[in-house]
Amino acid sequence: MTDLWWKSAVVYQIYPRSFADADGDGMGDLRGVIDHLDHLAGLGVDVIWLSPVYPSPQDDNGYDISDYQNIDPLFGDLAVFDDLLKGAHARGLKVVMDLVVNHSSDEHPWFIESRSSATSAKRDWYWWRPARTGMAPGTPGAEPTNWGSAFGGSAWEFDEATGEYYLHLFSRKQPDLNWENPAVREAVYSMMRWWLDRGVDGFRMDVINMISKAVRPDGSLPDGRMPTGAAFADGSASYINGPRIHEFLHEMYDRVFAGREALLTVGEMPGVTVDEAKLFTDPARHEVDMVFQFDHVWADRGSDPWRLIPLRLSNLKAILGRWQAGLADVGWNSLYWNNHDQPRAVSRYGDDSPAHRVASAKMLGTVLHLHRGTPYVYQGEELGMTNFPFRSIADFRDIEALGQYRQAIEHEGRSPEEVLTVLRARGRDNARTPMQWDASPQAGFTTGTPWLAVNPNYTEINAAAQYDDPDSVYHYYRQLIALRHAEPAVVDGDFTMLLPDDDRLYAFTRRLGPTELLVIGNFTGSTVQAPIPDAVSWTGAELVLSNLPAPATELSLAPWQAVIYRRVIE
Ligand code: TEU
Repeated sequence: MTDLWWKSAVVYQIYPRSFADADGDGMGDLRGVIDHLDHLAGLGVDVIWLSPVYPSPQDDNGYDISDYQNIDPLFGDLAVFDDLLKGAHARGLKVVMDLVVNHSSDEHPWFIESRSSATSAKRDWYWWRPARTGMAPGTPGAEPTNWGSAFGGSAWEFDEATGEYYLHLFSRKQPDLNWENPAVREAVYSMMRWWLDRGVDGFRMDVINMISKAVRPDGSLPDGRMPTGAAFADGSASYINGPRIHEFLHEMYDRVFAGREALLTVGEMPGVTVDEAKLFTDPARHEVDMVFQFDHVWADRGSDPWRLIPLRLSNLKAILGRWQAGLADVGWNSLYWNNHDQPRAVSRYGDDSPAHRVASAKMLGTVLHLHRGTPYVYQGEELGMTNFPFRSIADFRDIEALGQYRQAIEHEGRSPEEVLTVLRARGRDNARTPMQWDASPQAGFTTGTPWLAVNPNYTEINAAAQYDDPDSVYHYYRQLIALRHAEPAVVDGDFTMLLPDDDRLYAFTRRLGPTELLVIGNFTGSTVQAPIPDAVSWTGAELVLSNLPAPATELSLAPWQAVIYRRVIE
């Protein structure tokens, strides 16, 4: 029988380097996680997803792994990891690992061997290709394709020793593994089984829809389309949802997951479409339980990467509504506003000013958690943590921000100020500032010097203050999570979007048998009377939860108010 326990679960993402530092070196660690397990148990979440803690040169904060079966000394060791598993399981929390197997680190022994000579036994474990025909290897434009990497520059790195290039869709310290090679796949599957045997409960799979590349029969890869003004082309048509992706994920299921109970598998899939996601998450196909799609976090982004597009609520609703409808009968959604790659939702889609921060953080949580799917909470989201006031590029540590800044200014003629404006709003370091535990120096994150500056608003926004305040974002998230566990309509109810063209209110109903929920979120700083079609029929319905005092007149929502009503239809 297929076990769909994760439909009623809530997942909490921990970015270990920024969560809690137990040994005072300025970097979060696994002991720090153990010390704060009660924060998570108190919140009521069911699953912890740990961002990578494996040995790594930390070029991309651990998403560049040099040993898949160990723990980086920065974070602890396997014994501490086992303690964490034990502590989590004792509290009924499952632990999901980050699986980063589109690429490894260039310091992984597999790559070291692969690059050692053109005839190495592991040469074919990565994507080695000669220079473009007729061009001198290593000269500008001689790269095998015109693709850019996600972090700026070409996606190909020239290797002097063997005169060939290797592919890296991300940093040059993250060479892409060649999934065409069955030996690579076997090595990955055996590593995954090793973690499951150790007691972990599943995997979040990094850019897993990029593992199949559209390689031509002669072994070459096609050029991508060149956007105007760009230094490099977009090669994604050749690696997003590539020709063998379903075959690979199904094979992984067979080799790793089949016969094991109560796991969670979620594939991170930039650029995935609803139709593809339906295939990936159809339980009968045995691929993954759910995927992370990106459409709703790209809603404030246009074709020019260095321009901010203000959010249109009707557009956000169209996107999420499409995902709700598309996976209504087959498949399952994951639901998120935040993760370690996204700016803080309260600053992005809410209002982080003192007047509205708390209300808008709760409103965003309400709207998200009441969708059909499995919600993810990213550390600090449950406190309403905000974006960081970056002054200059010197304040950033993220390889993506630094790489894209350099490329935009040096090769694309952008001004530092226009690039900084966008990085301040969207940069990944917004999510990566240390967790704000209390009002003591460095927010109680570390007794040392934190690797990335603490947000100066920690004296006001911190966990300790919120535990004692029944009106805090933390306690509100507890209620949202408890509601999912208690009310089957939140888990299984069908979803109907209301007011699709309204740019102020996000409104929908959920219906399961006789139970119907009405959810409305006010995305503005003004009071709005909700023009719900049959508003009068909701008179007398039970107000299950609201972030502000109950509306005085029926369905008149205060600034950033959210309401959840319930009625039972006889
Ligand atoms: O991110 C995948 C990804 O597509 C990112 O490029 C993301 O969209 C972008 O950074 C948003 O600004 C995953 C990980 O979550 C990310 O942290 C890693 O850097 C990346 O893969 C490479 O492993």
